[in-house]
Amino acid sequence: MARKNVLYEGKAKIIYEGPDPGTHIQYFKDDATAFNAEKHDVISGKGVLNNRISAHLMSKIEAIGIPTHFIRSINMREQLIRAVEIIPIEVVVRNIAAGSLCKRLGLKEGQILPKPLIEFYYKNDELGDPMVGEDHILTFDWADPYEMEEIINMTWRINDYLNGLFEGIGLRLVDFKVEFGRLYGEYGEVYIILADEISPDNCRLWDAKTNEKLDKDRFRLDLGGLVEAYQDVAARLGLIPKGGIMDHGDINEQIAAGLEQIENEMAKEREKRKRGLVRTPPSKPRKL
Ligand code: ADP
Ligand code: AIR
Ligand code: ASP
Repeated sequence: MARKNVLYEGKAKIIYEGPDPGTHIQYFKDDATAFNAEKHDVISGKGVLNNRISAHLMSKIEAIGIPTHFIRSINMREQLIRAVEIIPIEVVVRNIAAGSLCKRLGLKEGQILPKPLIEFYYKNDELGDPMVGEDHILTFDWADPYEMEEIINMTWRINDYLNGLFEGIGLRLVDFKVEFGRLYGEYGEVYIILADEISPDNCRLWDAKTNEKLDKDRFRLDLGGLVEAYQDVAARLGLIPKGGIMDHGDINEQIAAGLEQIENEMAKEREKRKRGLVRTPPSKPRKL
């Protein structure tokens, strides 16, 4: 395969030039970082699991009518995405108190918030992604009021949808972070779409019965068992076999290689539907 052009290498992913104009390839690394990369490790299997989980959740979110950057899975670590101009804001939704909210306001971890909370952080590693208000975003023109309205509406819908989805598999969605980007249309019009990833790297997920942490807090808090936790999430979502994809600390290539097929089938179905090739079947079987 031809060598791909690296456009950007981040802490957990690499963005390559895509095969067609307007596309990128998103590669999921095994690197885990926390506290603005102060803490770093390489955890075998994490990239494969996040690629799989994010592809699935993005497809599901697209299916409820929220546009996303996900086009299709390429292989166990890569997905084809729409290239966007990233809006430099991390949008965080919290349903239950945890992490920096507890530190900042002295709340007890696990407290259910009176209502879900939305927060914004300015995406800037040098400054440690400081928390900002909507007025900062508008004043410094990181996004305009129309874009903010869309971002906030989409974020609430994503929260509602993901809460239900995770509840159905015995998980509590404590909080999560999303990023949005601008896609420029043929006539210069701008579309706001969901970008980056949705995975246990940027969601806090607790087991509904035991409150066991099944997300990146296992790494942040030195709890160990990160890959086992991510495999548990992927298995509950029906994305990997119950036995997992690891073999003595390494990825079982044979199992991992076939994982992307399902999402691509879903993507193909959606395309067909858009072109009117798949009709909803009649509610009653027709008499022949
Ligand atoms: P970081 O930049 O925080 O280290 P990552 O390692 O996850 O994060 O790198 C992925 C980068 O790619 C992020 O900066 C993210 O904003 C950016 N990105 C995500 N989706 C897209 C997209 N569709 N188009 C362009 N850039 C994207
Ligand atoms: N997050 C924020 N910046 C990077 C990430 N991954 C996510 C965390 C957590 C939520 O945003 O994974 O799910 C809130 O993080 P915190 O640290 O502000 O409590
Ligand atoms: N990913 C960010 C970092 O590396 C923040 C975090 O997830 O804690 O520092």
